[in-house]
Amino acid sequence: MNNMKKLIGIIIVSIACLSGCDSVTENKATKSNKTFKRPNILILMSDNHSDIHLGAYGDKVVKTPNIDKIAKEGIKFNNAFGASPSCSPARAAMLTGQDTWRLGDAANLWGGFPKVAVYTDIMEKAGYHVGIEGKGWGPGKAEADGWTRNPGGERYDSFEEFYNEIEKGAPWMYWYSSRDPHRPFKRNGWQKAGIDLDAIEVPSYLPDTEEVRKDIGDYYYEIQSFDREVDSYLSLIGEMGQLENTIVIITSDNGWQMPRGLANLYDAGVKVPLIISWPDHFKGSREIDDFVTLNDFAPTFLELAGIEIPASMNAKSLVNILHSEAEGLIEKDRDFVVTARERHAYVRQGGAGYPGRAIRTNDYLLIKNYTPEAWPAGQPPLYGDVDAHMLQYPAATKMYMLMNKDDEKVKPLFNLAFGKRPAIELFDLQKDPEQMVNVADDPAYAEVKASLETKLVNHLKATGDPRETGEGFDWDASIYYMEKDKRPRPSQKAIEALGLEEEYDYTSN
Ligand SMILES: [Ca+2]
Repeated sequence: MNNMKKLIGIIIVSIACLSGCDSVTENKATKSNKTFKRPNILILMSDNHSDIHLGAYGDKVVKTPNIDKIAKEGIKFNNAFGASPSCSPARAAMLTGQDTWRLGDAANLWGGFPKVAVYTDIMEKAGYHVGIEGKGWGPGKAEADGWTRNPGGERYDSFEEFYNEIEKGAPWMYWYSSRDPHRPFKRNGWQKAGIDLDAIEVPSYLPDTEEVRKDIGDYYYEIQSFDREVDSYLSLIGEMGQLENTIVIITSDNGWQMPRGLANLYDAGVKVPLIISWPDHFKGSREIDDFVTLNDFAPTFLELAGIEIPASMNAKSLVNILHSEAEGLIEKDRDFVVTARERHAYVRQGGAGYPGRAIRTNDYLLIKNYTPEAWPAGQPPLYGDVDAHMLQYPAATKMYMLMNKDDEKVKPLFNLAFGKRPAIELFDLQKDPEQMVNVADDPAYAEVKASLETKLVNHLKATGDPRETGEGFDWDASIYYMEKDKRPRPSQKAIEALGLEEEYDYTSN
């Protein structure tokens, strides 16, 4: 029955498009405004930035007044997630409105990008002027699959350059992806920014030392730079008289680049800020508890622009939440998300990744690791899925943990970040919000574990995940498009400090 409905839907869309896909259908965005103009959309995206590291999300040390102001005027999502703890797959899922496991090698970092529908192309065909500045989708090689440009849209050097090309009155969509707070961080940025190191809250999965505090302070410096970028874009579009009809979205692709963060399915790797503001149309000053992913952008944008959503997009529009005037959990079935990881960096023999899937609810996080025999952070001695940039620009926290791994305080944290992990991990988030203690083998949690695992597997099967359907897709055999001789190698400092042998093949293939 559902398939029949979908099929009829596709036929109706096809017929509607024959009579002009540019036409704007009535939708909820029209309800408060008879002279509905299709909204402009401005995405301001940071890179490798966890949600908790913003003033608006409770951080008392990092200063982000510009973002905090938009959070106050707009809608703040308390449970937003990137699809994957890795740049390219998280961004591919956002553009396609699909889970990463449906996207072939786009589930890997430095993979390709299948020729499937992306909201950017659809909106462009419907009359939107679409552009990117900064990373957009990537890193990877979309050309390998026949793309002639970044799947995020035409690339521009500045918003002004983009704006000058817009036909008068045409709606636009601009995606600025900042490089902050991606590593490398500006060394001693904390000092320049006047960060109070003593006031930093070091999470329990990292050693609380001066080196780590300085590293976090340097990360904060990068976030504060992003906050100033947000201000400059908003000032600019304000001066151009474009602010009123522009939906502003502030988010990131994945969590921070620290051990247990980037390339991990813990919150530190996938939980991101999400603020959406359109003051005249969406009731602001609201906090939303619905579990959402960046994948939901694609159907949301299409619905807001009055364009039919292609059947390929299995994410769900946020429009009901945006138009609601309530707070808390708006859509009762949005009480979990599923995230995924395949290969991040090329750091294991034969190109193996560390495949995993995770289900996150309000109370629990359950992770299924498909190859528990492999090294989750990459093979020793480099553990290259954590801070690959350490190789060139020694990253203080990882360096400290590697150099002090036998210290009794560091050892358990080192094992959590770099050691092998069991096939199932389960965390009780009410007791253990930082996901330190795996309770998967505790009999008290047997029922929860079984029920979450079933829910996860059923979800993956229903959405066509080759890891569960048995149809198979060999992510490990997919090409890693970063050229071998350009892959990061350890700096001399790292080689000396860690006692590495220079002839070691750091790229593992
Ligand atoms: Ca990223």
